[in-house]
Amino acid sequence: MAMTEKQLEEILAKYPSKVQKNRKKHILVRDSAAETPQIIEANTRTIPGIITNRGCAYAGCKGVVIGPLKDMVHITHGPVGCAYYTWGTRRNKAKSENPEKNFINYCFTTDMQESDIVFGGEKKLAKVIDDVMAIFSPNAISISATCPVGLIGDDLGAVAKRAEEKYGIQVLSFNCEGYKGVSQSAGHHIANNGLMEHVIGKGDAEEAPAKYAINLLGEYNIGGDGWEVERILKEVGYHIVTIMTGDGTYEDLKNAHVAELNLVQCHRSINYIAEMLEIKYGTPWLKVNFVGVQATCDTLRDIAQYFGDEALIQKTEEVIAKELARIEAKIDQYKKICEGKTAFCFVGGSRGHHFQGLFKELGMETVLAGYEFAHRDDYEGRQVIPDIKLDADTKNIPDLHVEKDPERFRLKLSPERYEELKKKIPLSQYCGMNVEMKDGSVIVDDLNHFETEEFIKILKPDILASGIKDKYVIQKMGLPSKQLHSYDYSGPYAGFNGALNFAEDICMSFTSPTWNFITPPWKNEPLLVGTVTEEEGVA
Ligand code: CFM
Repeated sequence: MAMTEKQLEEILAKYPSKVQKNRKKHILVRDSAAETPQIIEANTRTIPGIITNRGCAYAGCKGVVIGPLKDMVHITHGPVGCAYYTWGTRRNKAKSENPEKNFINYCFTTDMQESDIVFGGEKKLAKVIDDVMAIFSPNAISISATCPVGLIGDDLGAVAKRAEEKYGIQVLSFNCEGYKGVSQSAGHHIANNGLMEHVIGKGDAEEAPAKYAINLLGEYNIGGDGWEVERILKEVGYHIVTIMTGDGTYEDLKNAHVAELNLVQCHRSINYIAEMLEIKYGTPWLKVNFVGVQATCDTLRDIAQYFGDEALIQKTEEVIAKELARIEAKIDQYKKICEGKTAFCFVGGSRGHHFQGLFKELGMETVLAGYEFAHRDDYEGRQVIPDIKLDADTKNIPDLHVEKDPERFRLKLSPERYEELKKKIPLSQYCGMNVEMKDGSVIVDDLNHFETEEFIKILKPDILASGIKDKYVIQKMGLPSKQLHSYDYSGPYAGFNGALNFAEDICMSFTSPTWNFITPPWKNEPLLVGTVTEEEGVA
C-alpha cells in the first residue's frame, strides 16, 4: 500500500506547528518523477521530548566501533548505567584462540559516584587502570568518556598518558561524551579518528602477508555475521588482514595498512577510516553488501573484478554456484509464506537500506524505511556530500587530516584502471536508500514513536524490522517485530547462511499463533480521545 501526500499531511497535522515544520523535512513520499532530486534532512537534532530511537555519541564510540576489539579492555569512565547498558546488548560476538586475551564478555567501569562528580574522577580512573593491568593485562586499553566526565572536566588524555608510561601499552582515550553530537554517529567519527591516529599503521608489517589481502570494514559480527562473511571470503581465497571491528583485534588493526583493498559493509560507521586509508596508504575501498543472497553474489563478483585475476573470478563463480545449490530450494519454501507481504525497515544507519534486498528476495515489499542517525548521503547517495550543510553539531567533531605516508603509500591500481573499474563496481561510492525504493513508499529520518504508530495504522505492514525501543509497542499492536540491531537472539543474517536464517525467522514470526491472542488497542472501544493545544512558548 502506498502513501499519499494527504495522508502524510494528516499525520503531521497532529503536531504543534513548529514540530510539524521540522518533521516535514525528515519525511519523504518517494517520487522518482520529482522535478528535482528529493532531499531529506538528516543528522540534525531530535526535537526535545520526542521519543526517538537514537543513541548517544558514547554509544557510537565505545558501544559500536571500539567495543568489539576483543583483546583490549574498554573502560567506561562514568556512572554504572552507561556501562551496564552497553554490556553485551549489541551481540557483537568474539572468540579467541587465546581465551585469556578475549575480554568481550566483561564490563569495565569507574562507576562514578557523587563524590567523584564533586571532587573529580581522575584518581579513580587511574586506579581502575591499575586493577585492569593487575588482573587482566590486556594488549591495550581504551577509556570512553560519558556525559558527566565532560561536564566536570576530567582530563582523560592525561590519565591515559601516565598509564602508558607506567605500563608500556597503549591507552587510548576518547572524548565521546554522550552529548558530543546529535546521535551515535558523532561517536563513530570520534572512534574512527582515534583508531586512525593512534592504532592503524603502528604495526611492523610492510607487505601483505598473502595474496588477495583485504580488510573488512564496518562489519561488527552481530549474531555472527562477520563469521559467515569470513567463511565465504576465505573459501574464495581472500586473506583477511583485519576486521573492523567485529571479532577484531587491536594487534591486527595495527597492520591494516598492508591490505590491497578495503571492503566497506557499514559505510555510515566507518567511511571516515576508509577514506583516510586511501589517502594515507593508497588502498581503495569498495562498497560491499553481504545482506541478501543477490547482494552477496554481486559483492563477491565485484571484489573478484577488482583483483581481475581469472582464476579468482572462476573460483568466485564456483563458490556462488555451490552456495546457491545448497540454499535456494530452502529459501523458496520460505518465500511461499512471505510472498506478497509488506515490511517497515527502520534501522540505525545502514541496515534500513541493506535489509530491503533480503525482504525483496522473499517476495516482500518495504513500504516504509529509514535510518535513526544516517546522513543525507546514506539516503541520497555519496555524491551529495559536497552539498551537505554543516551545522554547529557536525562541526563539533573535526575531520582528522591525514597525508600520504612517505614510506608506506602504495598505489594499488593505476589511475586508468581505477577509473575503468569505477564504472563497473562501487569503488569509493555508494548509492543511497532512496534510489532503490518504489514510488509511494515512505522514507523517514529519525522516526519517532508517535509516527511509528500512525504509519502502522495507515500502511498496515505485516512486519516491522526495528529495534528494542519500539519492539514491544509494535508487538502490542498485534504485529510481528524483528529486531535488526541485535537480531533478537538469532543470526547470523549476513551471507548465504544468514539469508536462510532470516527467512526462517521471519516465517516463524508470521506463522506464530501468538497474534491471534492479541487485540490491537484501536479495536478496544472506546478510544481515549485528546487534543493538543498550542500555547505561546511551547514546542
Ligand atoms: Fe553500522 Fe551497525 Fe548500522 Fe551502526 Fe548501530 Fe548496529 Fe545499526 Mo544498531 S554500525 S550503522 S551504530 S550497521 S548498533 S551493527 S544495528 S544502529 S544499522
